[in-house]
Amino acid sequence: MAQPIYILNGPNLNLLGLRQPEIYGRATLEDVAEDCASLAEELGMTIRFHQSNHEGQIIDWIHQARGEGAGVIINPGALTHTSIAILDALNAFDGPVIEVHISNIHKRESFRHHSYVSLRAEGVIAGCGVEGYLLALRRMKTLVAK
Ligand code: DHK
Repeated sequence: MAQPIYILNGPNLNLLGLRQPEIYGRATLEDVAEDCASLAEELGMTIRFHQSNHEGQIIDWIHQARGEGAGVIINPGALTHTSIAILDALNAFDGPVIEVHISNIHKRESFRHHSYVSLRAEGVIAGCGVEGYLLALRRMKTLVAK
């Protein structure tokens, strides 16, 4: 069985579909998880899809991905802009990392323009809505095949 791709979601993403739909859309995180699972199956990949509002939990999942995971797709929510600890955890992971943002963070408030995770990510997808997760999964397929 191929090593799984970890798809990690940070704070407030459990409210996807409910909070600020004009920014984040109407799809729920459950919809995103289902779409990712279908595409992963089509691509012959397996995924571990998680969300937490707690920084430490996200770090623990990144540690779990060490040794077990082939790659990490991460939308750290607001922790993108603040968490050196998540950057450090990703730096301790050897496989490819793709950063996803549902909204275009560069079109929003200036405090969202900087991402610590971008210092580590092979690729960044922003402003493509929840489709960004599927684009990331397709890109991950290419990266893990290398
Ligand atoms: C999600 C969040 O919760 C924000 O804090 C980020 C990101 C942007 C997104 O677009 O997916 O700034």
